[in-house]
Amino acid sequence: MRLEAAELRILELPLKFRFETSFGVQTKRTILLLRLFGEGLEGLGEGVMERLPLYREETVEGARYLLTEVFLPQVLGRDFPNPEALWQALSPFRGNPMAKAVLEMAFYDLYAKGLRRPLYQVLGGVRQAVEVGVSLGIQASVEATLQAVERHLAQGYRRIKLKIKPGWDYEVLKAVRQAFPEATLTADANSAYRLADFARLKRLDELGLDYIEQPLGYDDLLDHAKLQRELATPICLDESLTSKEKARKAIELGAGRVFNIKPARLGGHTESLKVHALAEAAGIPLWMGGMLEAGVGRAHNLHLASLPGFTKPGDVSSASRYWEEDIVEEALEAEDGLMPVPQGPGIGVRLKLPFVERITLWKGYVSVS
Ligand code: OSB
Ligand code: MG
Repeated sequence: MRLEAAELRILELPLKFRFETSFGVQTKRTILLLRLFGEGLEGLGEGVMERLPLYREETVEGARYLLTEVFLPQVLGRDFPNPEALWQALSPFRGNPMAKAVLEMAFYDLYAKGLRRPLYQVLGGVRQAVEVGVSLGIQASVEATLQAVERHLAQGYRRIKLKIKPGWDYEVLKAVRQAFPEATLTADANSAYRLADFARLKRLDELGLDYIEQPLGYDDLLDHAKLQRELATPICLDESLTSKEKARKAIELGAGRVFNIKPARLGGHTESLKVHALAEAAGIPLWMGGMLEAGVGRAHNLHLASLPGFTKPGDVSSASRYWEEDIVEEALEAEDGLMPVPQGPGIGVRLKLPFVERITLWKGYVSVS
């Protein structure tokens, strides 16, 4: 596939709900959107980094710089036989997986469209629908949390994940566990604890959580391994898992018994497939994470979640939960806790260009120099 030109945009899309985590509050998304052109086709990629480095280090402005000044000039005008070759072209540049993923995932979409096949078939996916749960932010009260859990269980979501932080953990989880003894329940700390908080974390063992997500440092493996040896509840890594190398070390250390895959956090689908293979060999169950994606990122995640290693419900819930209006024509909606994988060529969704135009804050073109 010969890459000819690219259009990069920054969009702003208001969320329908206030999403509070241990690291802050989100009320809107600032979204990098890449349209990558080659051989008469268009591939789409969506950034998940935010304006501020509160989840990991990457930012929208940092990624805009790298894409326009470094990564796109590196690949435009060149012919790549497959996504692995494109990934190799980016490999001299260290880190910055989320910025690389915008390009790598747009290329995968383009590549699959070139083959006239849905992306999930090209990736090795085996399912046409993906089991999903919801990620519920920190609510104003325990009562409000119970209502939110009840509403989402009634909609058929197959797992409830509650955001926690020190002081908003045991009591709220215990109340939800008592009200919904059969629910598949998990907690996500987004790195809000230290090993010194051991006693507080150990109390969660009595609540029958399916796992606790990223309790310790955002780049840590060693302390997670120490904590996992003392906890009955499986630890699931999210933030710390940014590459195949990190995954290999996490497995060797025993830093977690479950992995959350977000292709954007891993640099794209190529690296995600490698982590998928490592996890499968090590017997580690996977699930598809979410970063409040709009339609392009959500579609990419659904395709990858169709692979066999994704055995736990993902964070890919209905687009209408998040947005009054999405950036794609197709409605990505769950029914009875199942999200259908779009079936068109590539990611199988088309941009709603007039709407995208209306919410565009900045737009730039890069072409072969
Ligand atoms: O830790 O999984 C996370 C959203 C933004 C940043 C980090 C995380 C999340 C979510 C939301 O949990 C999942 C979603 O609904 O997209
Ligand atoms: Mg998480």
